[in-house]
Amino acid sequence: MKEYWNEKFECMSLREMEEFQLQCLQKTIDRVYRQVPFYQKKFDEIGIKPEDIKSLKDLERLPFTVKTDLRDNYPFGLCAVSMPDKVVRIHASSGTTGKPITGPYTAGDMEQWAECMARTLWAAGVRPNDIAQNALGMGLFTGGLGFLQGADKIGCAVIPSGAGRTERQVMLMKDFGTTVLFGTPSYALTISEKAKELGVDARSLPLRIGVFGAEPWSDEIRKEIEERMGIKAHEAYGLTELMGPGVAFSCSAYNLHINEDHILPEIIDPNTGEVQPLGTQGELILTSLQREAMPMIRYRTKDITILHREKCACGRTLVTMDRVMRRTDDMKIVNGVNVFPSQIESVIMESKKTEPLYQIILKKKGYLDTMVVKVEAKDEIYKAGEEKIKETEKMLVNRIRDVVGIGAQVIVVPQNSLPRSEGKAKRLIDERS
Ligand code: DLL
Repeated sequence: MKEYWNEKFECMSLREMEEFQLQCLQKTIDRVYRQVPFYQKKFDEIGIKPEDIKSLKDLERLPFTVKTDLRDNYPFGLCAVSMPDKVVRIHASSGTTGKPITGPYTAGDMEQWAECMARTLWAAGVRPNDIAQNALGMGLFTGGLGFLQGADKIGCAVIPSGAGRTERQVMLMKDFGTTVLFGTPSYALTISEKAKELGVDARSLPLRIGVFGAEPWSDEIRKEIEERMGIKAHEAYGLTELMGPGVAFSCSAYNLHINEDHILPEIIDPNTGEVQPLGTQGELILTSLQREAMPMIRYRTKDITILHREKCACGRTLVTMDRVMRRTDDMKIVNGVNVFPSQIESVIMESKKTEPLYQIILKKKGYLDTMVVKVEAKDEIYKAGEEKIKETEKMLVNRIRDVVGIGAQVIVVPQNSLPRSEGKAKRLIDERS
């Protein structure tokens, strides 16, 4: 059986790749300039026309696109095709405030996504005779359906178990003879813990491969998962703005290769915006090269990493990136869901029963994250007694679930009980590491 899903692109020489990238870049820049007023205005402001992009280096002359640009053009202002005629799918993820980040796809984009995900799964060792249990969220989140696209393309049997109901996950793994597991790394650990609790030895199951992503994880966690489950734990990296999972994938040497015929990476110094050479740590900037519905030009991911172009033992020539361990903003990933303190703040600010004084505490319970929100009640609420306090807590839990999409424990505390800051307020305490 073939070693690579797409040898032509995965093992292309640098010269050929750069020629291909330049052609795609020129086409994409031309298209967004003509179709998306936002880009036209930005390019006009600095006096750049699409024909000025003559080399890959010229990309550096273009301005960055940031998350707030997506918010300001919510929901479809950055679409480069007519919406909805040409769009066949819309995904979304949390934005910095109440409104999500949208990810529209044309039929062509879906095909590209399936291709990038097939490369991801194939590199992890997934083959048509595998049974893949997809324990990623299967809704607006790009994870579950993105993995499904790739698995369908390869032609393995998929169990769309979705995230959650861990006991059932273990039962399915055992009864259906699952050989491949998709999920977040933290959920993989939870599943392994549950298996143990149920007296199921995960190592003796047919499971042989895991493909995980959507949140930071260390090499130590990877080894722990491999040890507990008796599998090879592989990785997918991606973000909603750039199609979702499928941006980068790990190979047999555990290097994260970027699908650079689809997405062009750069590294910048997050403070100055200056492009950095290979081997330097900085913020990852991504440009769509083939995306039709919503191409991103120089998107600031806020993810910190390093790019390398060294010979890889797997034979792929695609550029590699280090594991993302850190972001430049305050976004936290709680059980795979992106959470911004500003979202919690917006819930607290709209409540008439609380003061704008709160603290978010993230903890680990087993391998799962938990979020506790402590908030000071208005004096009259706290003094009204237990019932009023419980009612306020319940209301906030519901609103946080609506706005952020995850459950939190809310503790309403009396006035003046939370620490006051003497400089920058530390509203978020992450006790997970
Ligand atoms: O998390 C897409 C995805 C789904 C990737 C499933 C892999 C597997 P978003 O919800 O938009 O998209 O979140 C994107 O998650 O900017 C990173 O900060 C983080 N992230 C994603 N994959 C990894 C990873 C999906 N492998 C944000 N390692 C990104 C570390 C990751 N962080």
